[in-house]
Amino acid sequence: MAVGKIVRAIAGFYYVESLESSNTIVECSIRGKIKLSSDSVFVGDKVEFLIDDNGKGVITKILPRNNQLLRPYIANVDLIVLVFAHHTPDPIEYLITKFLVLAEDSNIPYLLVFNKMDLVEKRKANLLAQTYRNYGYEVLCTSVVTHQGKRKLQQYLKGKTTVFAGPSGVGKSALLNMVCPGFRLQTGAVSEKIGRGKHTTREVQLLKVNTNSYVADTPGFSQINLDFIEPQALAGLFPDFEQYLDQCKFSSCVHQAEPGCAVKNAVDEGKLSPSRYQCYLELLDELKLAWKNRYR
Ligand SMILES: Nc1nc2c(ncn2[C@@H]2O[C@H](COP(=O)(O)OP(=O)(O)OP(=O)(O)O)[C@@H](O)[C@H]2O)c(=O)[nH]1
Ligand SMILES: [Mg+2]
Ligand SMILES: [Zn+2]
Repeated sequence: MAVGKIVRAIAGFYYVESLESSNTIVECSIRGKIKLSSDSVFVGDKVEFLIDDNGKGVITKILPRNNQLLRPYIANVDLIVLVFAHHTPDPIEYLITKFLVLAEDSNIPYLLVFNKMDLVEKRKANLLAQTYRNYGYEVLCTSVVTHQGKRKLQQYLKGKTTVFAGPSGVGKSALLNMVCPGFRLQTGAVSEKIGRGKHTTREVQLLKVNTNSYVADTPGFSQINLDFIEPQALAGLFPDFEQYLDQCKFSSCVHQAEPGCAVKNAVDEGKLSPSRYQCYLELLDELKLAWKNRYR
């Protein structure tokens, strides 16, 4: 009996890296009983497996998960790296906010990376980074061209299973190639991606950076569905709002138009960013509509 981690899943086969003798990857099938009893088997799952009489790997048990991401399907994630670009594509606050809310809701630690720093003036780049630091996020600026941030990013990945997520064309694959040149992941110009159409793959796989460190590259996406989040819970997913939430006059306050709202007051007093608050209101409307339609 051995213990390993599923690093890849294709057509009913699971590729399990043995945790005892690393660098050994065993192609495994799975016992029907487990297949039926567990919802699904995810890349990232820790499993018990054995080599059967025919020399084939068989997964016999899925060990308990610490957590799971549903987009992409991946288990036991230690860090989410949210990648955006300083330029091409431009950073859009509303989209960034949605990714940040999604990550905050997952309860998994996350890092915000602004890549392609070489494409903008340093002053402008620092301003963008500082804006998000002021909101309470951890931010790293990188460039695949100048290798800025390479060491720091490598530090973040040490000993963890990290998922890279973000819109298409921001440089997720390029960043992974920078921190681990052996990967040679395919990258492509933003315009080519659109031209090629089907550039994304549904397959998720864990790539090994070194012992105990894995990364998952994911296909870029920008349609983020946050409809599962209750409108009432949204403000709690904005770290900068947190200190005001218990000071509103009404405990049911969603910080929209209620009198005595501490969040709104903080915006008026210049303590919270107006554009940030606008993003909140826009997202709140989206969620309210989704919940109204659901329970009509
Ligand atoms: N100037 C500059 N270009 C970069 C940088 N990082 C990536 N690029 C370019 O941006 C384009 C997109 O990079 P990818 O790594 O393919 O982007 P991706 O996020 O993996 O995109 P998807 O796989 O579609 O989700 C490529 O042409 C890269 O060469 C950077 O730091 N600076
Ligand atoms: Mg990519
Ligand atoms: Zn309020």
